[in-house]
Amino acid sequence: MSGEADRRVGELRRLIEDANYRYYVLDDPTVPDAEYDRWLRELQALEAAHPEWLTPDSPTQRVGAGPLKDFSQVAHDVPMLSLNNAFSEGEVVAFDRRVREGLEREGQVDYAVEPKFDGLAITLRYEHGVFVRGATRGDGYTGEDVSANLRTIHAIPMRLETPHPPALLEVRGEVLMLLRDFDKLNQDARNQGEKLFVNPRNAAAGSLRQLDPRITAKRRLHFFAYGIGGVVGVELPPTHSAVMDWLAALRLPVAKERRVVSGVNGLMGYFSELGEQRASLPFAIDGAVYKVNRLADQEKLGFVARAPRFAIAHKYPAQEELTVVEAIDVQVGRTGVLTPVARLKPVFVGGVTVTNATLHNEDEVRRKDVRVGDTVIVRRAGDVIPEVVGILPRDPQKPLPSPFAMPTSCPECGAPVLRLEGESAARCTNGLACPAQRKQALLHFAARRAMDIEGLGDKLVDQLVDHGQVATPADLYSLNIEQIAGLERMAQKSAENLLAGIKASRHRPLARFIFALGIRQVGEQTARDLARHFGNLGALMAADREALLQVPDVGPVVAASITAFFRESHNQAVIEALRLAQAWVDGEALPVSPGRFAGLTFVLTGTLPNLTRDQAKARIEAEGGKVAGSVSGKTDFVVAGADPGSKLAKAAQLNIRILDETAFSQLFDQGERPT
Ligand code: 9MJ
Repeated sequence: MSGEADRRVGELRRLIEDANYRYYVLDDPTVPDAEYDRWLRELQALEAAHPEWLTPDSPTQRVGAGPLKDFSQVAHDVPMLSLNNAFSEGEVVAFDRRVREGLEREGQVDYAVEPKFDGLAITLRYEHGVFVRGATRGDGYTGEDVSANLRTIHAIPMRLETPHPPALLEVRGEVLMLLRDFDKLNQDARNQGEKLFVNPRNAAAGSLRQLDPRITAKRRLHFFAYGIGGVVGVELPPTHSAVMDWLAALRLPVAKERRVVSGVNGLMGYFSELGEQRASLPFAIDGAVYKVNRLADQEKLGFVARAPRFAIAHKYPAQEELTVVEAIDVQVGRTGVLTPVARLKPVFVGGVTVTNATLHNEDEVRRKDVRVGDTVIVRRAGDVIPEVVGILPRDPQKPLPSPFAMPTSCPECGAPVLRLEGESAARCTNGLACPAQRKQALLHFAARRAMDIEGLGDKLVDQLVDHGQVATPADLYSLNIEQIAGLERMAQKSAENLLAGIKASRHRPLARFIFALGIRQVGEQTARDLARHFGNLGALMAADREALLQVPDVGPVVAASITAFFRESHNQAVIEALRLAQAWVDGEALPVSPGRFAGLTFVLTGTLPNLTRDQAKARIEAEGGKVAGSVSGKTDFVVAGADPGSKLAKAAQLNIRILDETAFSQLFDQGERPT
């Protein structure tokens, strides 16, 4: 009987660790959560009944043991070295030259290349294939024993997958938090009103250094191996890349993005390729690591000071830097929303000099507790707008700056500011009588996707409004050359160009005109839906709530915003003035017919050979079709170009028709509704 229970314990442990491996390392789960939970509960029950069978490598031990008083020190048998950095191609060339000189090699050297994970270096000790201890890097010679916390990381195997484990294996790697887990952690913290982590690295560090492993277990950390610190009892293969393959076969997680390349050209090619992938990787990296591939060559090159001569970290420009908040200003947007903006001491980050960063709203400033004079972490990743991620601890010797407070009157016009219950935004209540809102409304009206008035930028709008020449969009159409030419920095030629731009903006399609009006909640797509449904502005203005709710995707909030807009006498007057100025002529706009693609949803992915995304979208929408951001059961067609994302795989999975650009264009030539 007991023999059977014993066997079952072994079987359950194997099933659970297999499922862990598939889920956490291969990212390819095959077992339903409910089944996994049943196995775990069954194993827990058996271990409770037979405590003598409990081993530290049992998957039940991953939930987190009781808290420790402190971490004990671990001396590293083989020191955990750091890498030298290269910040330019020149430094990579110099590294490769030193390597070739050191090896007395004429030809190109082969390098194993891999991402540089932005996490925490750790070492894992396996004795006869069983995980026995793990430690942080510390100063490279002595670290802290964080074994209990490392056991909670499901990607770390508690037992190596091999019938012939080495007597001893020290695995070196990096603990990190995947971006999706980091986002979720901060989302939860935000919901609970708790302090946010500034980045995944800090979140991983904070989680790994928890004395209570039960907290670590909840934080969902991940691990990637990047090398070994020592091995006893097996002969290693001759190259770093083969060692990594071996670690992968032992079921240690290793980066998919690793490769072997030759010479400087190979290194630089990998650097730019990885740089392109960087934004879509599921974890943060701060560079690429290049290692001489042959272990015998590594040994020959040896070390200088505390870093290997055979490896280097090639860093990308930092996406986070420190700077000082010089002021917090409040900007007023088109709809009167007040946005606090941090004015920063200029700082070079993510490849550009940043002087401003949005603080979003009052609650966000409170949560981050950003104050004038604070040293802050500024982040700019890819094309994302710069943001203040958090503050550094303040000097307790210095007087505490006063906290930010949202002004109670509009900084532009002095009207009262109102923040409605349940809304995060505070708004100026003065509507278009507020010059800031007026300026933003004019800029929106003139924007490329709205009336597309060429030559009307923010400097010009500032002057036209400040000099009282323009108050509403209708006033633009009665401007004359003398008025414009009299403005600062306005030559006769530019004045003529602007007038030509204004003239050319007459008679835009109804959808653009509706969008240009700047009705809250009415974006480009809704404006198109409204234009198509009502056919002319008179009908839209006359529509009541019920009539508006008939329009696809118009719900009660949008409907209320539209009726409120047209009820406003000021808005009626502006529209009438625009009509008189012939800025736009009602009734000539769009056919009311639903279009051949009505009811069809398209998803675009990848780069098409000839059409831009906007062009493809415009063609679909001109026929009454819709473009959605993600593939679902409601998608009718996926239009795929080069380097498509996961959308293509999803489409194939759901049996959705996939079109290349040629097939897509043919839909338009058919003249019938596609099926
Ligand atoms: C990181 N951080 O990703 C090394 N590293 O190798 C990789 N760090 C390293 N390798 C020797 N990929 C010392 C450190």
